[in-house]
Amino acid sequence: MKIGILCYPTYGGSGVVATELGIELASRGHQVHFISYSMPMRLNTGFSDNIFFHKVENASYPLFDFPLYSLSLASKIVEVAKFNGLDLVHAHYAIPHATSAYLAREIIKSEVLNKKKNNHNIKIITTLHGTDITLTGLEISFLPTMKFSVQQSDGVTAVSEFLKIKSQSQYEITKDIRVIPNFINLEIYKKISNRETDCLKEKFSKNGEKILVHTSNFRGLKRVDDAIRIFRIIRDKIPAKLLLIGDGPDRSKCEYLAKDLGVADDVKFYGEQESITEILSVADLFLMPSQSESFGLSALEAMACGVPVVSSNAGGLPELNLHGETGYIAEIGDVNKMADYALKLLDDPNIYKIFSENALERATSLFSAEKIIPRYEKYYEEILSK
Ligand code: GMT
Repeated sequence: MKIGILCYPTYGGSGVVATELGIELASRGHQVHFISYSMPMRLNTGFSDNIFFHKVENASYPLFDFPLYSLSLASKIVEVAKFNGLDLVHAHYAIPHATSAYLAREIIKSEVLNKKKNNHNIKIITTLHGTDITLTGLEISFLPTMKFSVQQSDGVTAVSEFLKIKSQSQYEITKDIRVIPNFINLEIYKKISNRETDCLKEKFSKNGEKILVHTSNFRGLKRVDDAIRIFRIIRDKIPAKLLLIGDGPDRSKCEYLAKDLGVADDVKFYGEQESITEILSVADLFLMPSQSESFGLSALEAMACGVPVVSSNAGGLPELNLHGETGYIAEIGDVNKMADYALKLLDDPNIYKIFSENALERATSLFSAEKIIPRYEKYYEEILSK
């Protein structure tokens, strides 16, 4: 198949999933064309016969106070589809990708541009990732366009049951939505033990302190401050360190909070990191106290490294993190409960070992790339045959 993938190239779950999906599809013999305003962060696989990147140039003109990216993207899709004979375009994150894809499909369909009868047609699949439905999609200036574009897609997938139900009930999206959960490459995400991890362990936990990790884009809905409050309760009871990976609007606030709570020496802010497998390999626990989370990809990354998760019950998290099996779940904002659960796990090596094994087993048996990529391929075939 020849597949165009539209995604955000920056850090963030939807871009990561889109990029890794493209890489996996290419390794299975599909021709994959990424279309975005810059090279997706994780597309650093070197030269590949099957992977192409097409940069969307933003035309500027004094009249345009705002970049007209959606239009430039639509035109680029038309060009890439025609020159490369794309079968389908897979839009990751509805805004604006599903809209640009819709526009491109209509342009290709029309005979105006082609001047002669045109048999080439593309199908559009849109994958809803979460905030495109639960947050940005609610913006009054996006809502009708987002709804329309999703409805007009030939196929729609969501990364969790929660997101499917939310999309259908909240927006009356009548389209059938296929749930295809996020996946993990177990070759990359696995517990490793080498000189580097020994050094990290030595650095973070000189005196055998427990290592807690949180990774996110530090936006308000990640409740990173809750992670610090949870940590404070834990550290008052046992020696522990908290490693915070990522960056974003709430980072300064969190640095102040760590100082105010008197835990600044034990909370390390590491900013954005290319690879976190080494860090996860020395972690004892992963914290995800989010306000909203359609899936929770970074929790899955931790589970694949055998790290149990203490999370909130937001959105799709209970579909990933099984309470009392792979970790624990508490109400959003209940930092005391989350701290209690964390201590329960960290205090008991027997329970901890079982949870760690369960986490890895769940990541492997349900969310590995081997299990999930064929579901996308099957769905593509279904949509193409319609
Ligand atoms: O979590 C974010 O703010 C980033 C966002 C994105 O689109 O990049 O993540 C969403 O998509 C991820 C991949 O499908 C999911 O794992 C995240 O749960 C989801 N985030 C939210 O729903 C808040």
